[in-house]
Formats: sequence, structure tokens, C-alpha cells
Amino acid sequence: MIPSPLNAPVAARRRLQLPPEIIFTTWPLLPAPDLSEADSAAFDAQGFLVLPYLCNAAEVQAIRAILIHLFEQKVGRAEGNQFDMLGLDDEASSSIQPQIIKPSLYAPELLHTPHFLRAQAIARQLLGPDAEFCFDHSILKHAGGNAVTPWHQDEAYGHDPYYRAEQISIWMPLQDVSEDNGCLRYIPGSHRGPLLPHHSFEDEPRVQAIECPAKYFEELAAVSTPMPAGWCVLHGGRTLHSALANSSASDRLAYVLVFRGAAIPRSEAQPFPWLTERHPAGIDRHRHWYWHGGYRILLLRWLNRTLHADVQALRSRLRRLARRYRGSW
Ligand SMILES: O=C(O)CCC(=O)C(=O)O
Repeated sequence: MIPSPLNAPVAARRRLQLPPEIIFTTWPLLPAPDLSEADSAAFDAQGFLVLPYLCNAAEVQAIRAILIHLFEQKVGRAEGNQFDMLGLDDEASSSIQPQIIKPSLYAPELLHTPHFLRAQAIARQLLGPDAEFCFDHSILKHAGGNAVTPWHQDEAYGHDPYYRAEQISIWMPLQDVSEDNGCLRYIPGSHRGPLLPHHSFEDEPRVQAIECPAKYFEELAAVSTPMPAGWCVLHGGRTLHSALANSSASDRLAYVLVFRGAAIPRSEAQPFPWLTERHPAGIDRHRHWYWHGGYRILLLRWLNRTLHADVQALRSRLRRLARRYRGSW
């Protein structure tokens, strides 16, 4: 049995103060799918890959309930981790497309699910055994909206001019998605080209999102990926993608796990002028939070992560020693 707080509902419910209508269920552990050579070749050729049946209905419902709760409670907003990615993100305007970066900081049970283990196994198959979980995020497209997630490459959000790492996002819709409610769209093969220039969405530097201008790619080549809830689509850090608007009567919610392989030096320094020109409100909130005690929380999180990593490393060293000891008898 996976030691999941989702299987220990009482503690998670108390900590998150979840409303009673959120039901926790246990579910059978679906095995991590073994990607076939054809799957890996398709991912390599296109830069994205649809994976059917990654998460069963009970897991989808539990993850959805947690994320809706985090959005409703505006969890992470003061820290700058919850914001309106397409709007000015001030208290006066209603949000166009809310996003939470690292929801698992506030609901760690998101990383103790069978879904996480399966996603990690897939990422390691594609990126190599050293691939590490990098962060998670969630995007909410309000019902009846006309907000399109702009075309971009995820690598354009990276800040390191000297190193890059292969990256995979595992994007999971928490309800069925189609062209009517905001499924993802991809430009096949775009991951084989360079990192393209981006600019602030609608040339407004106060907005979080950035976009790649249409003159750099052929939008007519875009492929939509409609799919049922609990399926996933993977894409690489350089694959150009966007999401359509949600004109349906229900909100569209997606949960994304991002994994990275080892960092590799770039052949030449990569500037990110579109990031330095940006000054979204979320960054100011983060600064304020940091100087008003947030630095203590960051320190505690860092200690927690480091100790956890050390304990894991110690455990695997002891396991290796025990195996060698048993083998010598
Ligand atoms: O869900 C969306 O609207 C966009 C998702 C996205 O851009 C991503 O996961 O990289």
C-alpha cells in the first residue's frame, strides 16, 4: 500500500480544512505503463505524446477536490504562488485564468499519489533514471471564458543563461477536455528547433504569461489533443504549445507535474530579455512575503527537503550494504 495521506483522510482533511463534501477514496494502484519503443519514438519525433488511462476516476476526483479547494481559499497568493496568469492580478480585477505554482507545498498529499509514482516512472523512462521531480502547477480556465493560453515553450520561463535541462511536463485534465473547453494544442516537431523569442502576453509587462509571436511558427500545423479526464499528455520543455479557450458551461482544471533530467551546459549563453522586462504583481507579493517572515518558511522547507533527501540516500546505501552482506554468505 502506498503511504498516501489520500489514504489517511482524517489528517489531510484536518490540515487542509477540507469541506465535508470532499470524499476521499482508496483506489487500486494501476501499474506504471511501460512506454513502448514506438511511444518513445513518437515523443522524440513530435515533442508530445498522449498517454491514455494514467489516472483512475477516484484519483482524478481526489486531486480535483484538493486543487479546487486551494483555488477557492486563494492558498499561496500572499507568497506569489497563486496568481492570475493572463490578467493584471490585482485585488480590483476579477481573475482571467488563475494558476497555482507548486500546489504540493500546500497539499503535500498531491505528491503521495499513485499518479505521482506513475508519472515519475514515465519521466525516468524518457529522461533517464536520474530525472527528478521539479515542480507541479495547476491552471483553472473559467467556464464561458475566451481566454486562450498563449503559444509558448516552457523553456522560455527558465532563467539560466548557461545551463539547460531536458524537461517533461505531464499535463492531466481533471475533466474531459475538447476544443470547446481548452484542450492543449501543439506544433509537432517544434522541440527540435531553437528556443524562440517570446514577449509579455499582449505586450503587457505586468502580466505573468509570456507568448511566442506567431511569425516564428506555422500555427496551421497545430494539433489539438482532446482527451478524457485522467489521460495525460506529455510535452518537452521546447515543444511549442498553447490551450484553447473554455467556452463550455463548466470550469476546466488541469494538474501538471514537471520533471527534469541532468543540467547540460548550453553551447552559448542564452539571454531571457522577455523575463527581465516583466514585473507582474505576484513577484512583488513574493518579495513582501519573503521580507515579512517568508524567508523562515523557505529555510524550513529547504531543511525538510535536504533531510528527506539525506534519509533517502542513507536508506538506499544501507539497502546496498545489506545486499552485499547477504551476497557474501
Ligand atoms: O493548461 C493550460 O492552459 C496550459 C498548460 C501549459 O502551458 C503547460 O502545462 O505547460
